[in-house]
Amino acid sequence: MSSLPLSSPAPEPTPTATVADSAAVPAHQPEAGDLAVLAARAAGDDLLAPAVRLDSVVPAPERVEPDPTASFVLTGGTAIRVSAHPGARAVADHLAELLRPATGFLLPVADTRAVGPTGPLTLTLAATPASPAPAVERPTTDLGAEGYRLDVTTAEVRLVADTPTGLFYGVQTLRQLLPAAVENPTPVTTRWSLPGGTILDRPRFPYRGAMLDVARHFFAVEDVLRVIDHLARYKLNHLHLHLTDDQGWRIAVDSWPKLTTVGGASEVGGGPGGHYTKADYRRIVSHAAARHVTLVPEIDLPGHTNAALVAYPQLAPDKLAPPPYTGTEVGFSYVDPADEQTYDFIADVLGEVAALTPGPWLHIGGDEAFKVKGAVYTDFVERAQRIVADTGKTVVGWHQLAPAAHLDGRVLQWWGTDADDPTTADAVRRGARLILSPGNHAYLDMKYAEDTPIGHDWAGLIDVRRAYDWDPGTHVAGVPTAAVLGVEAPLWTESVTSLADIEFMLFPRLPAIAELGWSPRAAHDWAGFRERLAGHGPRWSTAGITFHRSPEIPWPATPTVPRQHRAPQNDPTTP
Ligand code: TNX
Repeated sequence: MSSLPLSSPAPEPTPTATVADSAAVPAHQPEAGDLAVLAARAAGDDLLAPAVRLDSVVPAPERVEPDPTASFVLTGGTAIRVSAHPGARAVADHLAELLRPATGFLLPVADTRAVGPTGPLTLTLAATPASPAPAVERPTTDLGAEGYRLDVTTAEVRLVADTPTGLFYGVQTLRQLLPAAVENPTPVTTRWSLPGGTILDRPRFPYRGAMLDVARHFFAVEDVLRVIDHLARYKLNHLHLHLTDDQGWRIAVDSWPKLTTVGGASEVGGGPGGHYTKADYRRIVSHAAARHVTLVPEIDLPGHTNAALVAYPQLAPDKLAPPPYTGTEVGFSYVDPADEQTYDFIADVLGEVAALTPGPWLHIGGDEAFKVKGAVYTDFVERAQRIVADTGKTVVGWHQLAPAAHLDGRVLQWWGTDADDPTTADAVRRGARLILSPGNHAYLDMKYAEDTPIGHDWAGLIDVRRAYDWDPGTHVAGVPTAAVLGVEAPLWTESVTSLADIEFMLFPRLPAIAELGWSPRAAHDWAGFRERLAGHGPRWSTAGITFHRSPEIPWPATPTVPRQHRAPQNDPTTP
């Protein structure tokens, strides 16, 4: 991580509450604020340094300039001011909702036009022409669609961005800079200090994602919403949902209703399966939107379609319904590429899914269609790509799509394990962009080690270092960084059956992949990453998030929150 001087000078601090004087300032919820101050005083000087360092954020920001002489302390008197813009306001409300449970503070949110003192915690949309007042300058660097600048002084916290998304990512950083106790669901008395200094931050790649396979095992809407929250913490902005496979069809399609009533009633191992109604899917979409996450729905074609064939045998090459499939083999099923009904089916399904999905992407799979070969396969893909274009969406598919003709905007998701892949490099030369999901680095369904309880090992064992130590920008031979849209960590769920299993496979590897997608390459540093990541263990424990206590990470031995001030909470969890 670089420590560059930041040329835009900080404006004069406005007078506001600090640890020294906050007990004297009328607080919105004086008892909590007073307690924090008293606790800090009682704990002595060694607790007065902020618990978290400014340079400990994951993913590592583009620039960090710590000011060890400054720190800001959140108190019961802290108020949040935000530019008068609905998107920015939603981010400020989100910040308040994140901080209220553990702090017990009221944290009122008001827009910058409101009368009264400004700040001390201000979220400013720099690009809002109508945004008046606050003495915050436009950042000297272009923050882009997702960047932000955070200034923490003893007097105030100022977050500036050009977009609500940038403010949202600044809020995620702010959250990580507070003590781990901020993750507690009920009030904790501690000193809520933030380390002083400036962070200037924006992502390396525009596409940063994870995939959840809800077809092999079905997961409830609530589980998906929680996964979205996990993505947002680490500034990941896409959730790819693998909605259909041999073992189950998970998304309601009104024009082909048996896809879910019949095709959705199975899963790996013989469980009941399940599916999302359109209302369920809309809930997922809106939760994702509130966390600046774009949904990427996948309808896997022409293979991985046994569940569809059980429901509609007319789509099968032999027109016979196969039995429901609950095993874990791949590559045996396919929709009939020689039958026009197949293309009507695809147009209906993709049309309905596109209509439900606000984001620009529609993923058509394309992997492991072992029985649809050569020109039959490429002709099929080219028709499917055009059907996607007709819905107004941009086509994404696994890199098996590569030999098919280029279609404007198309994106290939590379999941190979041999980075010398001339067919994919050729598709990129013809205009395709690439999402990097190398099976031997980014596949979250691979085991961490021989003895971890769930997962596969066909692409090798993936410990945290292996997940971290590669470069999406240069990974595939002949593919220039400029053609790389970003990175995605897929979680296939043949062996993953619960939310705890999902979290165990995500943490701590998801933050590693997130850092590859967000942080500048110059910040890449395994030794530094494992130190920064270590501080997240107590956060996950406090939030009740299951994770793998990988021996590669120097997890802190003692809780960062003083015991006597801690509310009861979960033990660190490992299945
Ligand atoms: C390969 S990766 C698959 C999936 C499996 C996965 C298991 C890809 C595009 N296809 O069908 O679930 O391996 O690791």
